[in-house]
Amino acid sequence: MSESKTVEAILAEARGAVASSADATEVEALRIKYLGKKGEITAILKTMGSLAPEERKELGQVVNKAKSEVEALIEEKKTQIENASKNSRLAAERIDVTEPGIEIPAGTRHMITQTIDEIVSIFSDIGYSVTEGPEVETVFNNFDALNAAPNHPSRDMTDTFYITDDVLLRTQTSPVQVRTILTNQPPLKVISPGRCFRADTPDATHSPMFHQVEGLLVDEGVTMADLKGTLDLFAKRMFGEDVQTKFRPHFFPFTEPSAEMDMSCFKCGGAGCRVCKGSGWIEILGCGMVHPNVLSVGGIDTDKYTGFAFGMGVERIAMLKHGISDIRLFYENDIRFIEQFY
Ligand code: 2NL
Repeated sequence: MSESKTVEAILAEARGAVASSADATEVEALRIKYLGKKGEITAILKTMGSLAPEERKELGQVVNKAKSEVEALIEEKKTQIENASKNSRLAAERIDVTEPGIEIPAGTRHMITQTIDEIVSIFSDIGYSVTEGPEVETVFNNFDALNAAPNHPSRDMTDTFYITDDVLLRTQTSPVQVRTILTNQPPLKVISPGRCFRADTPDATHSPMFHQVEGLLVDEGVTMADLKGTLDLFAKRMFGEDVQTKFRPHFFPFTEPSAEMDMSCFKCGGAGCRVCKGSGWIEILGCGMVHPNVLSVGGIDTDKYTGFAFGMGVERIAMLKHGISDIRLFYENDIRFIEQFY
């Protein structure tokens, strides 16, 4: 029978077309081609009204069977294509939870900040308060109040950054202690870390901007022995319990007597090496008993009270502690340097 052969031909063609279709659009086009309103199988069903009853029954079975098969094939294909795309997404989004993580670069405190924090924490432990002050200071707070003679060389234009005749960039953090003396009565026990400025030409050990930590203690009956004990404790905490300290006489306008403190070389233990330049000793700070003229500035009774003060260069301490040979490394922000002090 010619009609049923056509159905078989359509069915054969549809099987092949559905099998070789590759995406949802193609499958939908095939559905329309065979099963849509004007589809090939639909067209045959429409012609059946004009057939004799037996013929209609026979052909009806064949066409309906073909229709069901094509519908089933198309559904199956659609599901297949959907699953394939789901699987490829799953594959693309697959996460191997056993892989090592990606290291995220983390910032750190600057080497100078780390060193300041370490110094400050040692003094905090023994009861010092931290005080800070402005980097732009008066000549009075920076020099006059500190008993610096009117012709003292540190006042020179070539050593100090002046903003006006009376205003400058502080050359040390002492003006912060001066502010404490001017506004407080003893007992005073403060430490002042901060940035300082001197008109120095940069080299391995000089920078026009650098950092200092200064300390000041004023109370009744304070002696040089208290100063020595305090600074010896500091040196041991900072550089190791084996370190020995000694005072060498020195001069500062703001202290009398004044001293520089050396510590035994933490590298060679005093035998002499490259770090201590063969001497066995390393200079780490300056100190002394606060000059009565300085205490008087704040109206402190110098018959009743005495005090000591000290100052240290933060860069120098950090360079010694970590074997850094050039102060400029602190300010260059070279990641190869910074990374070593995480
Ligand atoms: C050094 C020496 C020093 C002070 C700083 C000071 C402060 C006041 C009164 C008396 Cl308000 N003295 N400060 C004292 C002795 C030494 O620093 O070589 N620094 C790097």
